[in-house]
Amino acid sequence: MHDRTSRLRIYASTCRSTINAVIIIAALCIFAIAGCQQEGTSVLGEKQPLSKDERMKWWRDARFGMFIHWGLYAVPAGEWKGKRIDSIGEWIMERADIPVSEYEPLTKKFNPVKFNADEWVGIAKNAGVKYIVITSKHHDGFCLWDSKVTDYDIIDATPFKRDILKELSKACKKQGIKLCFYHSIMDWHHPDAQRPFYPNYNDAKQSNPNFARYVDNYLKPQLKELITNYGPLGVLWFDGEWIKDWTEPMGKDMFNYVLALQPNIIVNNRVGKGRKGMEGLSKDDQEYAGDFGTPEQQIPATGLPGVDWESCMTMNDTWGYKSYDQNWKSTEDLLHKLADIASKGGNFLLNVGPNAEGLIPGPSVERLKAIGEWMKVNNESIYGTTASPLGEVPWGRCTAKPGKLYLHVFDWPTNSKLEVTGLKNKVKKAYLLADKKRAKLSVRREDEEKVVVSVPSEAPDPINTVVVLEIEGK
Ligand code: H79
Repeated sequence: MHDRTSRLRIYASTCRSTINAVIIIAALCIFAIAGCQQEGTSVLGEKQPLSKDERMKWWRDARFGMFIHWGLYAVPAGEWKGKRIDSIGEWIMERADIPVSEYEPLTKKFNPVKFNADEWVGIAKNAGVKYIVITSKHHDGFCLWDSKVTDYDIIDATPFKRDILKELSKACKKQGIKLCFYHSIMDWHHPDAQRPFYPNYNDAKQSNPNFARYVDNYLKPQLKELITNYGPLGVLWFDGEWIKDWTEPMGKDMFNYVLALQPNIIVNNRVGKGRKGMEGLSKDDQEYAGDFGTPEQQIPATGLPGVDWESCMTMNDTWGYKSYDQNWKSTEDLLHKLADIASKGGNFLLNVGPNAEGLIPGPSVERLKAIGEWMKVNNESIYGTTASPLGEVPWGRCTAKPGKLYLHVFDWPTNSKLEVTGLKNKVKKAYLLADKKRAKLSVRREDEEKVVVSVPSEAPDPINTVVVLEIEGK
């Protein structure tokens, strides 16, 4: 501001008409103030804390995101020295006891010449996701951007030498997708973060005496790079927080640190020590750092009123690419999971693990395409919805918006009568979401709590047909 005003003063003195100058200064000031406020920064440069509701608004509306696990582990693709290694692909360094000296040279083979950021973001956008979370760094420590605090990154250590995150950041901005980063707290490569006795990379009992130095000189500077050079970011998704070295106060400090760098950022609960195992929800969300719970490979059985959460899930059995994992979930299963999660008030973060050439596996692309086709017709029943006010329904799931219920019918009634129980409100209108004309379906009230909607005899969508009820009152 200071610089600009002094420049403007000089400009004004050379100006014939001082009135014109005053008008220009006023306009510039208004722009400057508006610009600052959008960033959540006051005119004086002080950070204005945003409320959690303000920060979470877009995320709660989004309901659907895409996870990308990509790194050096895509090169071995689940095999080491001719042996298939059980368990998830991105853990191969730990699972196959690979010493750093043997894992590191994978960088030389990381040359994903088929990588195309616009294509990846396009696949995500066509699927209907609103945000992408990609591994800036997984537990193995390899970095997908040009980090200034290490050479163990895509620019300094690989023949590819392209900043993947920069390219994705541009593509996401262009296509209107929020870019988010997964960043591992645990680091199997950094000497100040590793477990002191190889090969116990994941030993929860040991600690590294230099861990604080790793946090101050490495982890925090990296997050600052990511936020300032690739942002504004949607979410920072921490993981690997279970190690002994990481404490809840460190989690709170990290939470405050990243919020100070970007006041509207969202942070998952793995920044602190509050999560309950793979169930992922916080033991007490008042006490622990982080904005949302992270059930991993599971969906909470019931809704969780007042709690923000996101189920992350793989399409096969691995996050990072494994050439031989063909245990794909069906499109039907994935679409049912999406509706199930939304009906319980959560977000769905669905993973892809691109290969070492830079391609998202074909079966993942096919499924995302099919999900996108369903979303194009039905996304109104996912975006911006809240949990179902009805209890369990026998035919599928339900999502809600003010004045509307979306009935996601998985099992189409054989008698053309869709029974909706637990509904006392008057139904003003019922129609199929896929029907552009919104032709009225007839609705009969059977008793105080039950209405019956007359529906076509055949399910218009065999996977999930959405019936909309416009209702009166809450
Ligand atoms: O990034 C993905 C996983 O790599 C990471 N979180 C998701 C989002 C993750 N961290 N921990 N886990 C998943 C659970 C780990 C499970 C196992 Fe193992 C890893 C089973 C086998 C290898 C560690 C070692 C736990 C048991 C043995």
